[in-house]
Amino acid sequence: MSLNPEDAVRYDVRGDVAVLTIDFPPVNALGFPMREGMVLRLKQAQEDSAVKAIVVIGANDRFVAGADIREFGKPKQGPELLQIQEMMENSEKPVVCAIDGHALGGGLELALAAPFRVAASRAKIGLPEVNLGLLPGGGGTQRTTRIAGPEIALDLILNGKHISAAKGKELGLIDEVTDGPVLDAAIDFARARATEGGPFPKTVERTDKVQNVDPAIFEKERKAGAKKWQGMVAPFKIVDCIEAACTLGPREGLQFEKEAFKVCLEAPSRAAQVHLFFAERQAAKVNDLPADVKPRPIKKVGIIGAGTMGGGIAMSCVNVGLPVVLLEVKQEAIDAGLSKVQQNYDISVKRGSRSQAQVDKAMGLITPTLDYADFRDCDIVIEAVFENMAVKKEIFAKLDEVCKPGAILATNTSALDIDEIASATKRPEDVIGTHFFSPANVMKLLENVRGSKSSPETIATVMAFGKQIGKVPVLAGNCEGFIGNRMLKAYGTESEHLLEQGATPSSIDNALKAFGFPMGIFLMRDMAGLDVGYRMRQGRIEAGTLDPNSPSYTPLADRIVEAGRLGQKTGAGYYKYDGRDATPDPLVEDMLIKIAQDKGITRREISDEEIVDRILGVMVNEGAKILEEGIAQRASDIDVTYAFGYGFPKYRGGPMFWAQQKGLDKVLEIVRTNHAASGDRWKPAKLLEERAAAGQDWDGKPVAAA
Ligand code: T1G
Repeated sequence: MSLNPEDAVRYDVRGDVAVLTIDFPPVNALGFPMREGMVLRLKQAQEDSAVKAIVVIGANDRFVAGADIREFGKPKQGPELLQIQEMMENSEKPVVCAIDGHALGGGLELALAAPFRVAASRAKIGLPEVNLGLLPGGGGTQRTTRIAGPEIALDLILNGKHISAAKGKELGLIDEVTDGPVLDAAIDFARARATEGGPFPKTVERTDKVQNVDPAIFEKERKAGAKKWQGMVAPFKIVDCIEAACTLGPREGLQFEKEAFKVCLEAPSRAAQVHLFFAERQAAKVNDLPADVKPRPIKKVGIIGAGTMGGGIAMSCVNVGLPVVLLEVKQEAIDAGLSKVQQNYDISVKRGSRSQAQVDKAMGLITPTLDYADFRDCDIVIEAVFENMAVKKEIFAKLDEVCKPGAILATNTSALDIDEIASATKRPEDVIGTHFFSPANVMKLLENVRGSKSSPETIATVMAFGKQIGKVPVLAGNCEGFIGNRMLKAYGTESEHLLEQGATPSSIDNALKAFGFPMGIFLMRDMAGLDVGYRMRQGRIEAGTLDPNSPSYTPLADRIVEAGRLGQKTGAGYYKYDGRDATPDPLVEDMLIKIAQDKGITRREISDEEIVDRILGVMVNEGAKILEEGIAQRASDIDVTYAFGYGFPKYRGGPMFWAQQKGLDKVLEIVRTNHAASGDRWKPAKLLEERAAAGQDWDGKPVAAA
């Protein structure tokens, strides 16, 4: 889509006020045609003798969503943002930015360089660059600090959050907020400023908020961030830039920021986080849906099971104003479920992330029931009970009787066969998996799982429903473990083999933590409790689908449970616990030595690098098989699944992106080496072999020569 500058920014005159309308779909980003258009139109307004003031506004009720992210990493074209900002800052005619919709990143920086900003009350502003591994490189760190002070700037820019226009006014970032049409308000405002005459304020020269600033606030921020920003560049640079705004002159501060921005732009974390930005948006699109398929509207939700998952799913719905009918089999169970939800909300009120009024409104949207008939007017019903096929089929048979035609019948199962569950109904086309992640009111990922009979409308509806409740929806095919848990199983199995060969729970967990995972697999298992996994394995052994005597079977987990160690809740599992503090337990090491002896394995030193390469290698190989089988639509969906559902470090972009950055040929080498050493579970995926051999990325595009 190339637009010429004249169309990217239109020029009109209302009386004696020039109106520059930015019209650069989809979100009026600062792409080069738009930047060229701004220079052209600002010059035109300066030279237009009929013009006394200038208003800059965005078309389609949107201001500007920032730099054009598609241009990152590409050769620069057209004028820089700085040039436009200087034209507005030095204009003898007052420039007013009229903000509606979003003014984000470079979009807010553009507006902050103008002397004045008028916003619609529904507008949102923010500097979310940190989510892209970047910092506000268009003067945002300097001007925000000089206008609102360093503490506010630190909070706003390090969290990348969007704030309301009213909050923006309170902080001094917005001059006027209007409930009426923002263009009219901005024109009136501009005309009044023109009448008053200049000089007009230059935000970058404000000093009142940056004098005698205690440098300790920056040290405190760096200290607090040391752990959580591990592997990242941008957050540290942001603190440096805000400190620079308090210690350097305006121009030196802008130069300091420019250099810091360059460092972020070149850091691998930027490419990874920009990859995830677009991957998240791609994941919402379903390739094989007919273009005319429309999602069914979801206005009322039913949920079966008020346990941890059911309660969390209910909160996700009522948080966006969707009424919920929450069913349990017994009154005590529904009471317990509701009080757990209330407790969670009380914590958020204490933390100040929600007001009591918001909580009362949300709780008021939950209708508890013991009667399936209360689901009769629900648009979707989500089953969230424990993993037992017979119980789930019984539930779906009942839903088939009571739910209205066209209602979506969804299951939150994390592993069971969607088609078998659907077979309990006469409407399998309306049945689908909606796999939430615990805690469901917090975790962003929603893994929707299509059954072989799920209709296009049913799929389109749950993908839209995911966005509606603020989740990141991904579509998976129906296989054991779908996308996420299937790869997690490979990751778990490889971790267990690493233990037998010489690693320890802490060496593996520490290597994964150093790689960027918030927590290693064995700490995670101890937190979740080891008994559920044990019961599932025993069930499969009894069913004959798991052979405990096969060499690939790793018995440590069973030995630990059989020793009465169920994890944190019993004070011992893979680790021993003092409260929540985990320490390595020599007893577990002894178990490993015994198991290795019984298997004739000579245990050896295993490096962190080998641990990470093998765990990531086996995940990526499984990911490639998932792609081959069409269980995932695209490699980036797997990255979104792991980044938003399994704590994969976002600054690494996800397992498939990690593999691409490392080189698929190198990953194939890891897979082949382990295939030779460990046999079938490392059998190279055909897709990985093909892509590596052809020098292509996962999508079959040639990989740019390093
Ligand atoms: N550049 C290019 N494309 C963008 C874009 C951007 N900044 N923002 C969105 N898109 C595309 C997106 O990929 C999608 O495309 C379509 O627009 C609709 O987006 C110097 C360096 C504005 C809140 O981080 O947060 O400024 O999939 O599905 O839900 O300091 O988009 O249709 O082909 O998200 O209505 C900082 C990013 C940039 C804001 C709208 N800005 N955007 O949400 O629509 S860095 C951001 C958003 C920067 C400067 C630095 C959201 C939105 P497609 P969407 P939405």
